[in-house]
Amino acid sequence: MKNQLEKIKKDFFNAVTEVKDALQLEELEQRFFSRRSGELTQIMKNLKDLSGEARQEFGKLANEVKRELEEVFAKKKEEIKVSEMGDILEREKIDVTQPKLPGKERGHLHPNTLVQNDLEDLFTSMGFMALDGPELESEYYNFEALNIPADHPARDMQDTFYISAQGGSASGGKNSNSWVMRTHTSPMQARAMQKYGAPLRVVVPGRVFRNEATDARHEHTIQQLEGFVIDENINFSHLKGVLDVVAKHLYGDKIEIRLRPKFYPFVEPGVNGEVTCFLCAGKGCRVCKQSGWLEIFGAGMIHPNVLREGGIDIKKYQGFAFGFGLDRLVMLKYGIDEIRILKSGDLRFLRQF
Ligand code: FA5
Repeated sequence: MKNQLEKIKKDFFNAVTEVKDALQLEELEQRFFSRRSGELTQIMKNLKDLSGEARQEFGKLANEVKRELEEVFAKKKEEIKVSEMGDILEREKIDVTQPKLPGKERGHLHPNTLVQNDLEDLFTSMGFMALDGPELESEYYNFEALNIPADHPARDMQDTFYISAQGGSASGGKNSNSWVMRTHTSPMQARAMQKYGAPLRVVVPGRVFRNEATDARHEHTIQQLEGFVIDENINFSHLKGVLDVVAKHLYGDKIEIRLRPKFYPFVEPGVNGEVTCFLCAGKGCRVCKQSGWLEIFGAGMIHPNVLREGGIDIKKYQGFAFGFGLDRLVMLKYGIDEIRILKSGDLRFLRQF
């Protein structure tokens, strides 16, 4: 038994010097210390077959050998751990001084998204909630709920892409069975009123679609940012105040806004809002059609018919609404003189932001 112990010790020391990684360490552990078949474990088990004195003598020796091997094993385990950690660190090392790899250009936000995010932050800081609405909208919400009945000439103000559906659909609202690519974000007025009631402060950013002969300031697919407030004692000066905050936030304190009466069936009174043309500083150019002003929004006091359609008590509540052309805001902010470049996907343009 003494010889056996000597041999195990010798084999163990030979084997341990060969161990280079965690897998080999595990194999070593299995070979010598495994509970069922470990070489050292077997010796320990055999002790019980020895007579009293011999058991004492070899028991002591076996325990000393066991302790010694376990100590060496623990040291080796620590060594392997440290060296593998070093390997990991080496593999995962990041050279922060390395120049950018060619062809690995990262994307970034589109200027429209930058301005939209900025305005959402501004409005939520003033207690507005930001809502999304459907781009494929029912005629009911896009027109009828906004005081534009079927066959009314006001529909011509915003021609779009009509989609014919089979049969009616309740979700389109009020027995609607025809759908349009929404022409503006205003359909969310009635939707929000019906869902949340009054009082209400909402902004709705989103894409809208028009059948448009495009030019430097007109696109067929644009983004708008709708906003409306419904509460008690709301009047036109509240609307002017909010518009002023937005304009100054985007363009600084010197910006001038011009409001002029404009007919929108869903507001009364209605206005369009213009700012000094950024390109010609008001002198007149192709972007502002020689007028010196650029139209950036429509606005007004919400028409009682729209409030009624939204289920609002018009004796108690009034409201104002506005709709910014987000693309125009972006053009003004960054001095872009051609709206069609915004959605062109031209990287020479996009890389500038
Ligand atoms: C509307 O769309 C109304 N829904 C706005 C509104 C909301 C009025 C609430 C009253 C109350 P309008 O068609 O004027 O209005 O469009 C609003 C803004 O969107 C315009 O001032 C303009 O900045 C932008 N816009 C409209 N059509 C285009 C287009 N084809 N290309 C670029 N910008 C456009």
